[in-house]
Amino acid sequence: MRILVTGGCGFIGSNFLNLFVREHPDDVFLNLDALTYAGNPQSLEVRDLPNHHLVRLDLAEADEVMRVVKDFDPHQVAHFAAESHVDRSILGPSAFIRANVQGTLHLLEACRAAWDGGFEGRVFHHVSTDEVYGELGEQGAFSEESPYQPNSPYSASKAASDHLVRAWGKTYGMPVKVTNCSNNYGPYQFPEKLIPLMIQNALEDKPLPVYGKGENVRDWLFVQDHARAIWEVMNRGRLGETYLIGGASERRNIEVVRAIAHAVAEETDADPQAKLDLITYVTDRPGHDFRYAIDHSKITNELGWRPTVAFEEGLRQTVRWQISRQDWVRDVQSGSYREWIDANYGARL
Ligand code: NAD
Ligand code: TDX
Repeated sequence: MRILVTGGCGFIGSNFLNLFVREHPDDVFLNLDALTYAGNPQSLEVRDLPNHHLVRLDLAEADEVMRVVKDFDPHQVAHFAAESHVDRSILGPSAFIRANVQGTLHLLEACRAAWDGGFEGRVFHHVSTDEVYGELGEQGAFSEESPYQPNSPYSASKAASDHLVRAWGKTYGMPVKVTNCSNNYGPYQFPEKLIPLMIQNALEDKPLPVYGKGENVRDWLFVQDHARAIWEVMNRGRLGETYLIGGASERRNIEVVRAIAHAVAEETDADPQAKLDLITYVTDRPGHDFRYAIDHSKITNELGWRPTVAFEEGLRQTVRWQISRQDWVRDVQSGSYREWIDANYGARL
């Protein structure tokens, strides 16, 4: 099979490829990635395997997307590429509309042209977020029937892309599937997101900036569990359907940060109280969604998927990974990996 993966040099896309390029040596994976600040080919352990090919390409460039997709003629598309950080979307929303909305439009149009009505055996899988459903109070969980109520420029752009995918399914009969997932964590996550940022700051004895009172709740899922859920839906899920994916691991942010402080102290033989003392409460994020939670019974009942990595276990694994891969973190932090990318893949952006 020919499998097109967009955003395969980002956090979740690279974890997806690191699993499935190795597990499916007879499938060919074409990884289209703009290599923005968030895209790092060094996250790809499978980069040099013969069934993986990376092409630097911005999905906002319609003509190039059309050319490359038609040429590859994929059986399956796993669409990860997006601008993904809520705080950046508040500071500069335009990039999110460009990548997430225009990018998705161009990819849909390129697949529609490449497949030319021959949709048998084809799948367009759109990877999305639970943030499109807005926020929850103390009770309840999102389900596939929850109304769309995005609150940030990021979630609004993801909601728009979800609607495009749905419409291309209904109007043109495209073989689409959508998954909306809760917060991921694990290896190769860019250290601007809560968990890798806090691990790094705790290691470096820098302040741990908790927004507001730290009472906001997120439902955490280990990234490889997410990757396997996507694979299951892409291969066995029903066409035209949406599946929600979650970790059944709700935690308040302050609980997560305290757990990181303890884990980092244990792993580095440091004083836990000294790490906890780094916690600093800072100004809240504007429009900060209070709580997300997922009812994942549809994917569990239909496809048998469920999260396999408990949060404390996954967090410990992630802390250990980050300690062992300070080379990766420091390259990302200093930006030196950008020079390596431009030398190897051309300075296109
Ligand atoms: P990321 O920011 O780590 O990676 C995004 C990747 O997309 C990067 O490699 C980047 O270079 C690429 N990209 C960005 N704009 C592009 C463009 N215009 N053309 C081509 N490539 C482009 O993101 P992530 O955390 O890996 O998220 C991947 C997908 O999963 C996103 O669609 C996101 O909305 C969704 N998602 C993420 C989470 C999470 O917790 N991280 C949870 C649910 C859903
Ligand atoms: O420094 C911080 N301090 C803090 O308290 C940061 C970076 C975050 N936070 C809080 C904000 C959130 O309540 O931690 C929580 C998690 O923040 P992020 O890691 O920025 O994730 P979130 O905003 O929840 O969005 C993430 O999950 C859903 C991903 O970035 C999205 O791409 C995904 O769709």
